Parts: sequence; C-alpha cells; structure tokens
Amino acid sequence: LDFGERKGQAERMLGLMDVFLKNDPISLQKDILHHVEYTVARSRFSFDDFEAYQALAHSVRDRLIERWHDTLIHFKKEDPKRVYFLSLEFLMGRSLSNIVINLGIRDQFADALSQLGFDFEVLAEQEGDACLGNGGLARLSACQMDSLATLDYPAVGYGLRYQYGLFRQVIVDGFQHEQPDYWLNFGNPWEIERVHITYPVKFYGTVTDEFLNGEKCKVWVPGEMVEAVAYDNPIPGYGTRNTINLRLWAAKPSDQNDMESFNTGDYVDAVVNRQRAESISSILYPDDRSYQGKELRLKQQYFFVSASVQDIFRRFKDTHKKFDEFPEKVALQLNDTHPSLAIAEVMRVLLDEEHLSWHRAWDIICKIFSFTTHTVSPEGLEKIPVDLLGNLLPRHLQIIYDINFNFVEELKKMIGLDYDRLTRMSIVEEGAVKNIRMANLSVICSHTVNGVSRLHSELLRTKLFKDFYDLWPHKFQYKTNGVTQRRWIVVSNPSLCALISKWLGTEAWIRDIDLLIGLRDYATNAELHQEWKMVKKVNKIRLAEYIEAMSGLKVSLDAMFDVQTKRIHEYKRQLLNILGIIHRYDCIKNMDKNDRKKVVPRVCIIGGKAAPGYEIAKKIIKLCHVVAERINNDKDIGDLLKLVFIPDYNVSVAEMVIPGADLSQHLSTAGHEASGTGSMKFLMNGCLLLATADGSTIEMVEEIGQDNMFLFGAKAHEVVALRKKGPTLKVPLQFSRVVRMIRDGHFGFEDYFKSLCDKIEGTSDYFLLGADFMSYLEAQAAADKAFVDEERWTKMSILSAAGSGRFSSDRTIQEYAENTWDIQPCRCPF
Ligand code: B1N
Repeated sequence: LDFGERKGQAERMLGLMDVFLKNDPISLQKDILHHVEYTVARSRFSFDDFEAYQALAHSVRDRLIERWHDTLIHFKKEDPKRVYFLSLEFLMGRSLSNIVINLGIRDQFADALSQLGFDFEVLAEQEGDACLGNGGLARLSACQMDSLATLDYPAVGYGLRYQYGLFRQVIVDGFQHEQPDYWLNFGNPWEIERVHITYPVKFYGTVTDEFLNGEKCKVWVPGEMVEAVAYDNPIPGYGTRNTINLRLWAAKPSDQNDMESFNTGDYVDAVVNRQRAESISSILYPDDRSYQGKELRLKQQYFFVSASVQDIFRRFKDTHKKFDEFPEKVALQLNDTHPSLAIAEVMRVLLDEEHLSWHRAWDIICKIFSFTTHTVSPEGLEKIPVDLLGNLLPRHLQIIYDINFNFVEELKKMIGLDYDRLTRMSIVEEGAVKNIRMANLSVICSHTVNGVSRLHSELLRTKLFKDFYDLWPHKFQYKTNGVTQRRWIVVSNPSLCALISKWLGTEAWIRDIDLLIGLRDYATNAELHQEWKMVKKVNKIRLAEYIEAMSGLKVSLDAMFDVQTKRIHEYKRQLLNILGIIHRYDCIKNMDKNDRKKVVPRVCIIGGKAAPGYEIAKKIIKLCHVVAERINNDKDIGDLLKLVFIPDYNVSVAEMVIPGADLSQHLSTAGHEASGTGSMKFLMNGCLLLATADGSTIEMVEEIGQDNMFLFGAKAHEVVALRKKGPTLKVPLQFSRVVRMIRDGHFGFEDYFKSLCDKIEGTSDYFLLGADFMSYLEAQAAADKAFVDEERWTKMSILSAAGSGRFSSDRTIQEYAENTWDIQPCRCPF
C-alpha cells in the first residue's frame, strides 16, 4: 500500500490493530459480548435473543467490512473495467446466514454462540427481511450480486434505499390486507451510512440557451434540489476475499434548497417543506407490471439514476482525464427500463457539464449501455407521458427528442419512408397522450439487448422488438436467468447441502455448479435414496410445523406437498390450480370407500401477494381461502386433501417452503412468463416440476429430460390460434362443472366470485384455463402415479437437482461478463 506522506503514521496504526480480526471461539465470544455492551448497549450479563442477534450481526459485519475495504482498495489499485448494475429493486431477504457462509465462518460462529448458550439458527430467525423489491426481477438482482462477488467481477450495484419495503400481506377472513413494512425500525446492521457521499439531484425548472467561451450551450436551472445520501451494503463472495458494494441511495433535504422560503420568515412551514424531500425514497411501488405514469415513481427513477451517474463520473474522473477512455472503464447495465433515464442523464452530463460534442457523447453512449428486458407483452412496456417528463426533467426531454430525431433520420435512410414502421420504432408515441417509450429508447441506445430465457428472446425478436431485430440483429442476445446455489441450497437447505457434498466428495460445487451433474451417477443408488428421502422428510417436518403454527392445520407427512408460491397474477394461473383442487375434491367426494384408498394424499400449498389495486388477483386469494375452509373441514376428506394459503410469502418464507416441497407448479399460459426463477430454486432442491412449456422451463426439460417433469398445456405458438378459436373452443365438462360449483355458491360468496368466473368462461378466457384444463389434470394424474412409486420419485428428484446446474446465476453472470459487459475478474489477494 502507498500511504505517501502518512507512511510513519500508518505503520504505527497497523501496529496497534490486528491485521485481521480473529475467528477462534474465544475471540468471537469476546467480540459478541463487546458488541452487546457497547454497540447494542445492553448489559453483557442480561440480553435477549434479539439483542444477541444484533451483537452477532455486528461481529459479522466487522469481518465483512475488512474484506470490503480490501476489495475496494484492490479495485482502485487495479482500475479494471467495472460493471455498474442499475436496478430499482433488490430483494435481499435476510443477510446473516448468507454472509457467514460466504465468509466461511458459519461453524466458528455457531460454536462460539453455543458456548455462550445461544443457538445460531434461533438468532438468525430474529432477522427481518429486506424486501426492497416485488418478485422475480428483484430477487434476480440479489442473486446476481452474489454471483458477481463470488466470481470476482469488479461490479457495483446501485439502487434505492426504500424506507418502506414491499407491503406485508395480512389475511383477514380470507381477504388480503396490506400493512406497511417499516423495515428499518430495528436498525440495519448490514448497511454503512456514508454521510459524506452525497450528491445533489435536480428536478423541474427551465432550460435556457447561454454562451460559454463563445459556444452555445444549454443551462438547466432547476426548481428543486434534493440530496442523495449513499448507504453501502457489502456483498461478500463465496470462496474469495472479494466483497463488492451495493450502494443504495436515500433522499434527504438539500441545504441548497429553498433558502428563499426561510428568508420569507415562515420557519416552521419551511422546515416541514424540506422534510418532504425524503418521500422520494420512502416507498417501493407494489405493482410489478402496470405503469400508471405517477410522478413520484418517475422522480424515484431519476433520483437514483442521477446520483449513481454522478458517482460513476466521480470515480472515473479520479483517475482519468479523457472521456474517450470511458467505455474502456465503464459498463452500465439497465435492469429493465426502470433505470433507462440513465441514458439521457449520461448524455446530459457529457454535453452540458463536460462540454463534449454531440457526436463524441453519442459515440460513448453507444458503447456503454446494455439493456435487459424482463417483459413479454407490449402492455408491459414502460411509457412516460411527455408532459410529465417535460415538467420534471425538461433538459432530459430535449435530449430524448434529439436522440429520436437523429435516429429517425438515420432510419429513413435505411428503410425509406415506411411510415408505419417509423411510427412504431420512434421513441415518441403520438396519440391522445403523447408518451416516451422507454423500451425503444433503451434498445436504440444500448449495444446489447438481452432477454431472460431462450423463448423470451425469440418472442422479443419476432414480436415485441421485431422492427429493431430486423435492423440490428447483432444487438440481440439472451441470458437465461439463474439463481445462486449459495442462498437456495447452502443457506436454505443445509441437510441437502451436506448430502450433496458427501456424495460428490467435495464442496467445490458451491462455487462450481457444473459438478452437481455428478449426482447422476448415483441416481439409482439405494443408499443415496435412503438419505435423500431423509433430507426431504426433515424439510417437510419443518414446513409442516410452520403450517401448524400459522394456521392450526395439522398436515400428514405422507402426503405429497404440492406448492405454488409466486406473485398472484392471472397469467400465472393460480386459478387453474384452485380449479384443479376443486375437481380433486369433487372426485374424492363422489368415490366409494375402496376408491378413496387409492387416492394419493396431497397438501396443496399456495402463497403469494397480489398488487393492492389488482382486484381479480385479490379475489383469487379469497377463493383459495373459501375452498380451503370447505375442504379442510370436510370429514369425508380427512388427510386425502388439504389446502393451505401461506400468508406474506417473501424470501425467508421461501427458504423454508421450497426445501419442503415434493412438487411445485409453474402454470403460466405459454408465452407469458419471460423466464420464471422460482422453478429453478425448487429444481435445485430436488423438487419435481409440474409446468407449462414457458420461459425457462423449456430449457429445464432439455437439462433433466421430459420423463423427469410433468409438462402440460398449449405451447407458446399454439396460444394465439387457440385464442382465435374463442367461442368455438369446446371446454371440457369437468371444467364447466367446477366453475359451476363456484357460481352456485358451493363455497359461498358467489356474488363476489361472479366476475372471476366470467373472466374464464366463454370468449373471455384469455389465459386459456378451459383449453388447458384436461391436459393439466392428466399431468396431475401422472404426478400422483409417480409419487406412489417411491423409488421412481426419488430418482426423478435426484435427477432434477443433478440437472439444475445450468440455472445457477454463476452461469448467467459469466455469460454477461463475457458476451455483454466485456469485463474480467479482479481477484483480491488473500
Ligand atoms: O422478471 C423475472 C422473470 O423471471 C419473470 O418471468 C418476470 O415476470 C419478472 C415492473 C417487473 N418482469 N417484469 C417485472 C418488476 C417490477 C416492476 O416494477 C416489472 N418483473 C418481471 C426475472 O427476469
């Protein structure tokens, strides 16, 4: 290290401190007690589990910070090209277990704690979830950060530090209610507040033309200024010292703001006004697919983009003078269109603040941005009303218009005056409300456009972005999503983790997931079968206990645990699942005693949140509850069928539910799920999949074989034709019968469910529940048949886990690094 003039001082300081904190049991215990007394400020002779958790977390944090510092210094010294991962959502869940496992000090801490009379697992349960995201997209960002750190890539994540995470779902009489998640209430040991890393973010105002050194330039005089403060969240890699940074921005009032209102004398009003600035980072929007053109959402987007871009420029300018080197040092990844204002912002900084020519600035833009879309349908694409954007960010609107003008002029040269196509490809959408199409902006300005599965990418090329694909085929790639095995096996399923390591004879698969395939060699090994079943049983017991504690319902461990957990959406077809359950119930009711003996017992588990304004989704939740009420209390049925709704599904609930599942359902109408990542977590945990050929499941079939999955339903290319058939489409009697049961009030609330039934009958069955129903029932019957053959089921389960390697986010990130970002690992020496 080069300490320059402070060399003497630095040497003295190093002499005073241990180079690294020690991890022997005594040192750890001393550390924990120290934090109890001095950080948590409780007596070391009297503290409870939560206080012990806090002290433990701080001891872990100290060790995390050492590595984080070392990594940041190493990156600074090496100055590699970095990727900046911009995402409005990160769904981190709990951190403690993940961190100690990645740091390789879990067992040491567990030992130290047990000597103090505490159980590590119990303390880990004290931690609340960080739910700064809605669902798949947000959890994907979290998994990808874990992989970026593990694979030693020089990466920085940027996002928003919401004060309120995703709402808590509370069920009252079977209805969903939303409660605020004020998650920072008990403090957050995993973040480091950087009070000195702040940037001003400007809004509103006007743009004027001025002359600077004889050259005309634009000057934006803002109407409001807010301060962005950095909160750093170190993300440790596994099996490496590298610990990268996730920097989340919080809004604070700016001192430069409205000095005038203070001068006018109304001091109290002025302070209250100032405080409003904080609302920008206060709440996460809970609708994960509808765009309502809300000003606050746009403000959030620009706020985090502006702060991140300033931070990136500051870092670049620390060591570089020439902007032509920018693309050699910077890759900007847009996680969906949510951060796509970054394009206009970088352009603005280069033009108005660094005074580059348009030509030079544009050249840089075209080299640094890559865009990943997670959307399938045109309605899912984000649009911003021009009036809204022009008012909030007047200079950015001008820049977007200029980009569009240049693009359309170029396009005319290439394709001629094909007005339909020009209209479709323009960034500006004309109409009653004029809109900016953020997806078009992102595609035009990015060097690479990624889809999140092969099918998704095909749909992008042939439908959503066909016009662009025809123009620039080379821009289009795909990276099938993946999830991190560190979180989804090692943390959440320790017994399976130990079993896999034992049979593979190594723990190396935790970093090198391809090794998992080695389990195939033992797919029929009787001893492994025994141990495999044992692990599943342990996890089922844990899940059954949770269900009982939560709902009072006792479930049989011999039953097949059949799980569908994900956000509630019509296209994900939880309704198909419920209709299938009603059908099963109806069948059992109509059986004689002998036939009932042949029924495979099931515990059907459904969980997920509905967006607060999504009426139909909320009705699906209520339907699930009334059907459960009926079935679970029917003496004829007993253990043959149970239905449970798990409330408030989030990352930590998933960590318990997924390992305990025998079967998991992924029922999206083909062509509607861009990828799906829940299925990957189930697969890794040796859970069998019952699924449509949609998103990433298509690729799973290739990895584990059709025989090891229960596939059903129309294929993506058949869906359009089926819809066209509309009223002539014959729906099976079984389907009409179960819908009739709901309509006739078999489960009560028939008036409330009428609109739900109307949505799936006749021409309005957009998601094709009727068309897929028979095929769904057949797949369910096949699952039953396989389940009774224990040996066959266990073999399928082993082969599922063995074939899940492709769905690790390590693979996804490696592909991004090589084919999209062009970055190299930068490993911190030990
Ligand atoms: O992104 C996941 C995919 O696996 C899912 O298939 C996909 O549905 C999901 C607006 C979204 N797409 N779009 C969103 C989230 C938040 C928001 O405000 C849209 N999420 C997905 C990961 O690729």
